[in-house]
Amino acid sequence: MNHLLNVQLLLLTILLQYGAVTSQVNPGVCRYPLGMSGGQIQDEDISASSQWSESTAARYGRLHFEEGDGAWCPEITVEPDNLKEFLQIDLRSLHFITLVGTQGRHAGGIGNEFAQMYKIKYSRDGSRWISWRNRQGKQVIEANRNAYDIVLKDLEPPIIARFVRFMPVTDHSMNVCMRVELYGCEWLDGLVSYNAPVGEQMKLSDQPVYLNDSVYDGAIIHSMTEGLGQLTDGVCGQDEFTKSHVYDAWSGYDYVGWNNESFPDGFVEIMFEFDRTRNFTSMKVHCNNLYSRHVKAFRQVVCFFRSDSDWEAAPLTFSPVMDEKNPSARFVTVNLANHMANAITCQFYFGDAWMLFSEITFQSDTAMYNTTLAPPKTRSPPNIQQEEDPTHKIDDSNTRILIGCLVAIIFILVAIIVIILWRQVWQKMLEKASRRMLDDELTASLSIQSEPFSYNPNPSGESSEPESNSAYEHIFPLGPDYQEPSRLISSSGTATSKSTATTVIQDGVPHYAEADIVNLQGVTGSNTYAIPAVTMDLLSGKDVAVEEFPRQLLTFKEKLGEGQFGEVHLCEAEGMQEFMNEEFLFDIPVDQPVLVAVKMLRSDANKNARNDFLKEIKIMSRLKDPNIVRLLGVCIYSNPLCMITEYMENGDLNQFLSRHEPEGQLALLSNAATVSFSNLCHMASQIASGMKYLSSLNFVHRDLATRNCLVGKKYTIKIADFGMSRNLYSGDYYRIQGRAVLPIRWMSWESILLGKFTTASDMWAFGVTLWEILNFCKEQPYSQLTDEQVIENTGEFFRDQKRQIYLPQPVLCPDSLYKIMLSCWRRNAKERPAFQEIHRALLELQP
Ligand code: DJQ
Repeated sequence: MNHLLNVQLLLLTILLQYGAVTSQVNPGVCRYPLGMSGGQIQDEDISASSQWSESTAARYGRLHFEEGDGAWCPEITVEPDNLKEFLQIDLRSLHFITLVGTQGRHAGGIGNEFAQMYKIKYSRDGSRWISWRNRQGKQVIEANRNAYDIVLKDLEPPIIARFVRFMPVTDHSMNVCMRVELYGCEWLDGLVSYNAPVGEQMKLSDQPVYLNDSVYDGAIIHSMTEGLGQLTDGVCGQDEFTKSHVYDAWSGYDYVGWNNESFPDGFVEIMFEFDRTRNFTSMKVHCNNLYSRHVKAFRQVVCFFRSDSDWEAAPLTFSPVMDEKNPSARFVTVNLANHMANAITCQFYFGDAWMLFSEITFQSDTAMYNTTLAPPKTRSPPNIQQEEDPTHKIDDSNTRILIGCLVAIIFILVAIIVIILWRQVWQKMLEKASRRMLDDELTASLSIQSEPFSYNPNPSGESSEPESNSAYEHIFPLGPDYQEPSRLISSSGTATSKSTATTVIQDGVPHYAEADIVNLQGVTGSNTYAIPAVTMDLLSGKDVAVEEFPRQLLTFKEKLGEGQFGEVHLCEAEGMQEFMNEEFLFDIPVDQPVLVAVKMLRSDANKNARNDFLKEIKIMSRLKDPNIVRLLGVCIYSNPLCMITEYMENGDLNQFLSRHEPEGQLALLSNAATVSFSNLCHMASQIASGMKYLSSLNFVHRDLATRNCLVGKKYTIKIADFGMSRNLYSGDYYRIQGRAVLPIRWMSWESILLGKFTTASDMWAFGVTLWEILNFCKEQPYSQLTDEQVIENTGEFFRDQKRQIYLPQPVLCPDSLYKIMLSCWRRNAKERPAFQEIHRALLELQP
């Protein structure tokens, strides 16, 4: 995109520059900052009449700059009638200046000095200073009203100068500070002054036409000397010389004109002086040609050249073809045949009663903006070139500007079209990607943690390797936390490596989250887990950090759940106390049987299911946190393989909250069981704490939800992971083509669209879990939206055009808590809070 714009800008500048070569200066375009704020103007070129202190010296008078004490400030208070103070800028060469900007001093709130008004003085040679005046003759420029805002003022007429002074003006005595910028472009004509007879007044029957040079900045006594004015202001006159584009101008404003009766010799002589000796290629004179009013371009011009201090003997003569057919004003180009000169005097011979000029420009070799862009040098005789036919007026600067503008507009339109198309393609790609994401056999583990070493989840070698989805690689650059949306990590062709035996795998659909467990190894990056997977002897038990429990001490009580490869039973265990550490031992009578949950692998399970069960044991045995399901013991020396955890009598948090009500009138009346807000917070903070632990291991859960939390006595919580196939919760998982199953309502946008699973996406799910808790699990997240609409909403989260729908604030939920939820759903994963912070915040929330 940027490239496109750059190319455009380049073309635009080339175009405008080319235009500028022929018309020299275009005041509409010549508005570049000249280097106060940009730093191109050196400190030593900024000076002042005085300074209040070293830290408010002239060099601090740069617009936008905050350095020093924040601006230039003169030494003494500026008095209304004493204009002594000035800030001076030396531009090092002549510049055409069209705009000025000023700003005061605020110095981050400490200062409050600014110039309400100022005057401008300028000089081309550093000795003769000219006061700028507007067309009405007014010198004072209204400026700043506060210390902060930049005030820009167009200089009309523009000035041609090397030195510029800003002179603050006040109506009462006050401290003044200024920061300034000049805008314009280099004055490549090199013209320092023209001396000409004063323009005259034409008396038309209906109105007087003033053909004087009203903005001439030199001396005007009998003739105009040592100044520049309307002939160099960049504004060409119209065909009808009585009219002007300039607002508020009087009749004849654009032109300087002479009547032949005042010139007995038959010509008007103008002397042009330049900054240095230049090699002149041409002179262009913009002439009016309204022959019906006796105005015509000059009939002949005779030019004399002065190099050093001597005038060349042989003048150059040129007679343009007189045009009595076309009344348009035009540039007449005089080929100056590479004469070297620092001054030129030209005698313009009348072609009719009146001769009216609006612009005179000079092209000299040193003046070319860019030699490669300069128009080819003409080989025609050293005189003639007149653009007579208006349709071929390539020299007309207005036409060039127009063409430039048109081309620019076309480029901009093309760019807009490209942007629109590009965005559409991008959106399509995204949609496709998300589709594919969902469609593909992206199931169980959408991702393999990118960690120092990788672990083959399929040590048996019978299963498919995790495979990256190349479409994603093309569309999305793989960031550091990108996790390959791998294909199903299945242990065999027949079925999956389901290890959570409680889950009923109805149609062999694997649950993506279980691969986490499989992949926990290496997630912490610590070597304790770095066991070469393929050679790992799963049966040796040496990697399992949990002891073998004598299975004969388990007594079956009832079934808690069922899965494809096994079941979870409630059992009584004798002598379990030895296997528990202190935290479990409160209020358990010694030598009394304890209730435990036992996950068992069915004896007919195949080898892969068996391996996966052992792997789950291995991983679970490393997770040691009060808020995570904890292995108390295992039975792996004989079949059926078992793992044992403590019994959580209140089942999963979703069902638990569903059968409770918030404390209050309604609950009192209906005699329903209640949970206080404080206990809700207590449970939420335990989930945060468990997640804090998991995130410290870089363990990404990927299916955090109330349905995956167990509730024990006194609102204690342990995070589990049942898998997705419990019938009760099948509606929480989105099923694509009967294959991949994703808890989309809990998933971050980047997990759904980019296959990125991180602690930050767990944080998103935590926000949704909080929302469930505050709603007492009475409503599914986004219950009004279909699964497809939820995925569309995910696209809105991605696009971030304020069209995404957030879960609403639950009735019970205080603003502070809702703020926490919203922070979990920030688009930028990096901006989401850490579990550590959330845990602390929730502890503080509890009354
Ligand atoms: C993680 C798991 C326990 C099997 C139902 C009612 C109950 C158990 C990511 C880490 C955090 N934590 O757990 N991964 C995987 N496991 C489980 C379960 C919950 N399950 C499913 C139940 C269930 C109890 C207990 N009291 N009441 O069926 N796991 C492992 C488990 C089950 C039994 C023994 C050992 C482990 O989600």
